[in-house]
Amino acid sequence: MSERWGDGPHTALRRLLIVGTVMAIAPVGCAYHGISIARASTSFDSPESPLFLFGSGTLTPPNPVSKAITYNPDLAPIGAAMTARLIPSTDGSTRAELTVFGLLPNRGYAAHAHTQTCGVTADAAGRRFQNHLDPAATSRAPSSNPRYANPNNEIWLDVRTDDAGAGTSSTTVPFILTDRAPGSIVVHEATRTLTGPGHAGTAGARIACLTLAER
Ligand SMILES: [Cu+2]
Repeated sequence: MSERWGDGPHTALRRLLIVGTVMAIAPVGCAYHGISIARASTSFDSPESPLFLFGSGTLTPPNPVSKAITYNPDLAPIGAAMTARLIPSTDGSTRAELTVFGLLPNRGYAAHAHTQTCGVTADAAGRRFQNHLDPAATSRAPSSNPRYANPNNEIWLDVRTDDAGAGTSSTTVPFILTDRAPGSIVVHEATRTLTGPGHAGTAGARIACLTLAER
């Protein structure tokens, strides 16, 4: 009986110390992987407020100033329209939406957020945006490991068009954008994004691109 009373406070103190130590270490672990630190330690005076990204435009042939470009007018016709929004939520998630008009009817299109803005070449958009960066990925060998190349760590917006070539898609990812954010939404040739080991996240040639900007 006296032992239980005697051990109680020590056990409680030990638990407090362990919890305190884990909490002190946790932000360092997050920082090592990227940008989630703002979510773990949200405060009103945080310098890293979540980003709201927006893009909209009609597809033009490649040129240095266009915000919406087609690299394959047969699959993504000139004049087709794309609009995208990435909206942060107070619960630490981000909702992404893509709307398209004027693409081919009754067809799937794989689409993802990529790191850079659109450019004259399809490669300009860089690799797919990842919350936690795949350490094995390089510019020549993009991430294809399902552990990183998946719709919870990347932003996938695969869309299916109706009879008129219009479509909409949305997704909610469990992170917010702060110090790193995507620069574009890239539409690919494949009708949907692959998910298997060794090719997860891939979707064939890039056929169109929409530049995103902070709003
Ligand atoms: Cu992509």
